[in-house]
Amino acid sequence: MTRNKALQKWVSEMAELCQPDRIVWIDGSEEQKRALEREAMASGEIIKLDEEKWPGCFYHRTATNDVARTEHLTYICTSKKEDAGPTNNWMEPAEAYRQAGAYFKGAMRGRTMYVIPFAMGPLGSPFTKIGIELTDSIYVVLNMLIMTRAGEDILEQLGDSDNFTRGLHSKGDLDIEKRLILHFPEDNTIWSVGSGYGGNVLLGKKCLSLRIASWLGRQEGWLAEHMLIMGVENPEGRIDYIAAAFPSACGKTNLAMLIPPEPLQKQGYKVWTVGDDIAWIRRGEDGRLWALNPETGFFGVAPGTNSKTNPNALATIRQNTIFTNVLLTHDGDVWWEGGEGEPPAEGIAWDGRPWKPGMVDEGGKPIPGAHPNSRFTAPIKQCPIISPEWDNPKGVPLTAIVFGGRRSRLAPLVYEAFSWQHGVYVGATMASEITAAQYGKQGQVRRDPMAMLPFCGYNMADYFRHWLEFGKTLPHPPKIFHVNWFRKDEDGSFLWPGYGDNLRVLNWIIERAHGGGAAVETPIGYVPAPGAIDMSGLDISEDTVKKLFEVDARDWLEELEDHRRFFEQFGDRLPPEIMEEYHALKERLSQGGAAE
Ligand code: OXD
Ligand code: MN
Repeated sequence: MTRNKALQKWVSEMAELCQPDRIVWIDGSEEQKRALEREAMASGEIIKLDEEKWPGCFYHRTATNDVARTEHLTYICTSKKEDAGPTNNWMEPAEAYRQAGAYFKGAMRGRTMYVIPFAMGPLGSPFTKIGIELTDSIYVVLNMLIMTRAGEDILEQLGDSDNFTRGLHSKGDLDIEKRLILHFPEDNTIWSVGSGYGGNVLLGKKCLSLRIASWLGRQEGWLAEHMLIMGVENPEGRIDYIAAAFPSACGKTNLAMLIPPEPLQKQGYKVWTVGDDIAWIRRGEDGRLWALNPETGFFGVAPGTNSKTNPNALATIRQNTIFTNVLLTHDGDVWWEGGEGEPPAEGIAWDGRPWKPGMVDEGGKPIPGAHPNSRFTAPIKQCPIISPEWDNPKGVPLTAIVFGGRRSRLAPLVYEAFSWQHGVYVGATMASEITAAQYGKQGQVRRDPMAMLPFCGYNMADYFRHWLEFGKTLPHPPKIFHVNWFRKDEDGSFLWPGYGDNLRVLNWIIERAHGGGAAVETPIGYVPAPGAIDMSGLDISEDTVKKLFEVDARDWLEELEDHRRFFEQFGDRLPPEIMEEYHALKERLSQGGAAE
């Protein structure tokens, strides 16, 4: 399959370690894919869904102890601990290879090792990175065929080069005690063992495109970010592209596939999806920022996806989709909480147990049919509003960068940073409240800089520095904004309708980026002036609008204490500009008259 000596040598070394019965190279052909589907159906690894309702779709159930990314078992293995930084788990590389090596040893006996050559990004693009994933899971192969460009062409492109990410994955025996997700950025290598869950095992995604790529990006002068990319077309036909970072459970996929509210649709606004999870960002020859989505599919959360929250996602997943850990019915249908229509009368829950609507546990809590983190894997091309530019090797030019979080108090609907440096501070202090779908105390605020806390492949202090330095190379850095769709009233109801209406906010952002849009200066940044956001057709009181944009200096000063505590962990490594921004913000807030 290849004459690449470095690749041949590595594959045979890994086969020596894992002892598979056979090795199969993934060529990207339809015939091979069909054969693998048949094999996985025969073994029960995947179940074919009803062909009428779900053409080309399959169901897969993971082990019940293996339903989400296991951050506590995810490591950055650099020679020096400081290079991983205080927010990452660290293991010394030799020790990491030794520990995981023991789990990999003989792990593929009786199994096939699949060799998946894949590219993140279109072939021939300066953005693109090539990886090879070795895996003993057909589910992984089938997902990688959706999420990445995989097959023979990639080997051709790679030629004799040894410049590829080496990814080794084995399900092992799915024992959480023998699970490790290891990144060796100095070796451009990823080892993942003991899991079958997407985020841990689709090595092109979080492992390569964020953790390893963020490391490469720092060395090579670009950014690998946990951001969606979307285009907004105005009535004149101008398309502005926005990259936006949100922590999990903030509706990233929904925003990326937004449907304009009726009055804006009538005016002629349209939205184009470029990506929903990852953006690689480079400075173009024209000095602008260009962003590319390196993936070719969506690995989205199913629960909550319905024709009101995200009709485009629903249309995307109608065919050729793999559903993982949702509810399965006996007649080959699937369902999830917050999905379409009534739940089926009965089915098999994500954990393999019989399920009926209304079932409760000993504590009286409803038992869900689908796991809260159940997923769909669907080809990006099936999205009805996929941007014609989505696979342009140049990427798309960015008009603005947006950071966001889920905050029931404090953060206004939208504000604009004063400068790139201030924008980096805004990103570095991003935070979100923990929701029911995540581990931790509900409502508690977790700091998640640039939504990269679990995905930054090196010391986050150096990552902030890289952002600051990167901005200095841009003749006209794009404006940076912060949004919060989730602010609540005293009685706990949301102040903003969200979903399609978020476009009204994006339009103000775009106007500002083009030098228009009325704004009022506050200590934290610019907020829209009264009337600057088009609220036509929205039933929203003036009082609510006021509350949406309120900046309470007292609350912010309290918040600043938490910023300071968060930054303290980085010690001397924190770039001085960050504390400069902190002090300037504190000063502005204090002058606002709130400080005693
Ligand atoms: C994801 C995540 O799966 O951010 O995209 O966890
Ligand atoms: Mn993500």
